[in-house]
Amino acid sequence: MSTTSAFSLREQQNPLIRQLADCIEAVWHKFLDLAPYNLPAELGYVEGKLEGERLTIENRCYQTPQFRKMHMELAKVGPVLDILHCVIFPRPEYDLPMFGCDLVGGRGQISAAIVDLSPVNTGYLPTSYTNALSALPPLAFSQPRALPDWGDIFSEYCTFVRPSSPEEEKLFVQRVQEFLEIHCSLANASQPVSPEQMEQILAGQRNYCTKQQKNDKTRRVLEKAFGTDWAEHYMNTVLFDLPAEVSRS
Ligand code: 18B
Repeated sequence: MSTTSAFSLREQQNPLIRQLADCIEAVWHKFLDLAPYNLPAELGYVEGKLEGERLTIENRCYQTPQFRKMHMELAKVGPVLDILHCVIFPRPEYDLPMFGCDLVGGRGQISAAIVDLSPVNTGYLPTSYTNALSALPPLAFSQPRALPDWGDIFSEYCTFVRPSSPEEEKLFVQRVQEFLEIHCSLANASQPVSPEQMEQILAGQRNYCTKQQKNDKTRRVLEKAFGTDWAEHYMNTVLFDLPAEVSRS
């Protein structure tokens, strides 16, 4: 494994992944006042070997007053697998959903494209979110995908598809942009909740992370390249870290 601060993987990624990474960052910069969020130095840029291919991971992280951690990760396994992973963890003082997005592709074709704003407060999205999301035009993709068992964390607005044409790829990127614009606007306007609500929100965020950690497909890629212990550590501390206990005053 090696460590550097370069962020050069983007140029080598599947074009849709590159486009989506640019789009996500553009929305973040347009709507939010971003401060750096430092990952442990050894986890910012990581290289391993998977079945003879080099696995490269690059992370980028920010924070804002409402968002504890905004994480975008690009990963590449030689020429066979390209991944964009993005999660925004709100600070539990705010009643805000989890933004999550994953794009997985190999050899030119994206096989999985998922985006959601997932509820954490007793299973319901805030009304401001349901109002905004239900006003978006419904999209029909020709190859929708079924969620795995742990996918009960996602909202009814979750889009999970295999995009099957350039038009569908464009629609997916647009949908991610719309979700992010709604999310950033509503987050900027949100006010802290009561301590009781914060406990519920924390429990919801923990449930979200626990379920995401059950994704065997993610775990398997990391285990094969870096070993079981490293994969467990990475999933717990970088991909889906649980928010620290908040001390009550
Ligand atoms: N994920 N994904 O992020 N995953 O991280 N991902 C796959 O075509 C990685 C998230 C999600 O059908 C696949 O089936 C790796 C977030 C769902 O059982 C691979 C990393 C969300 C599935 C990877 C990564 C999310 C899925 C198989 C770290 C949602 C389908 C591709 C960089 C918000 C699971 C395929 C199933 C699939 C790998 C969802 C290889 C290594 C944030 C639902």
